[in-house]
Amino acid sequence: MKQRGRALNSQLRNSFSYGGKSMRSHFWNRSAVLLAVAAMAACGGGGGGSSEGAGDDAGEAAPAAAAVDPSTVGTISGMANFGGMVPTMEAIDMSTEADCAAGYGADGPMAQNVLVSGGGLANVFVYLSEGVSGAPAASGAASLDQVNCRYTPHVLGVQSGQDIEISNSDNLLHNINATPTENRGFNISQPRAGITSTQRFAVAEVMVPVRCDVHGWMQAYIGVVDHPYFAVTGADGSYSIANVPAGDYTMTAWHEEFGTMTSSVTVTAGGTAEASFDYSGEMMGADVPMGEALVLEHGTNRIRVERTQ
Ligand SMILES: [Cu+2]
Repeated sequence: MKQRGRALNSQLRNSFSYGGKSMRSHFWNRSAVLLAVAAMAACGGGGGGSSEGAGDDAGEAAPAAAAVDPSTVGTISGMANFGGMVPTMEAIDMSTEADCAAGYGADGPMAQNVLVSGGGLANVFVYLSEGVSGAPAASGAASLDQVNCRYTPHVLGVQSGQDIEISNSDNLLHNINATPTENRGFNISQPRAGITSTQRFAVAEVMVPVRCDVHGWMQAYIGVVDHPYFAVTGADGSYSIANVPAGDYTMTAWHEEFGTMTSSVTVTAGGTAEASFDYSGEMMGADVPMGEALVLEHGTNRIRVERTQ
């Protein structure tokens, strides 16, 4: 899939021009932008539990989430803004699966690498990457469905240890092949509609690629963090994260074509802090980290999760 992803990237690069020159660019590096509001400290949360490894279908009950004291938390919201020309997405040939192809309009299915609407960029995974100390355990399960031979959602955020319910809405064979570097991977088959499998990732990892070996165009990404302070930008590029303990943080935004960038953000109790990220087509061809080693704060302990390959 990596190879296929590269090929697609290069097709996109080749088909994209801006001001008469190729937009392939290497200037992108991790940069910081934006913004802060006033401060007032107080940290909440506790626990931070994570159950064991990539699970089996049995699945254990998720631990109950700790109660949130509303007087100590605020909200982070913002936008993934996209400026300039939007790269043209490639058409996907789904002729081998007529039932899936029929689920799309006259234009047929298109690649989802760069989805821009109204100046907003969808499918950016945003999460607090520094400054979190303690967090409630995950509550409830996350969902990953297969609909018309496509993963829904395309980018998913979960908490370490959280159940991920993977289901098949297509009445045909898919397999779900997750290839993390820090976690235990899995490769399961779902031969018909109505099947659900529950999986988990034990430790934080941004991102875990997921693909279907039957349908080469099927690609999803799962961002795993060990706290609940993450979101994926919607179709309009916006996101919002509620119940964040007041404090100073670094937020990281990850996109499958544009790599990562970071922003400082200060959350105040009862307030709404903004952290937005600016993208453009010039950033195509960025180095996109996958399965990155993460440095995570757990109270006074600093834990480094090493890459294993
Ligand atoms: Cu498939």
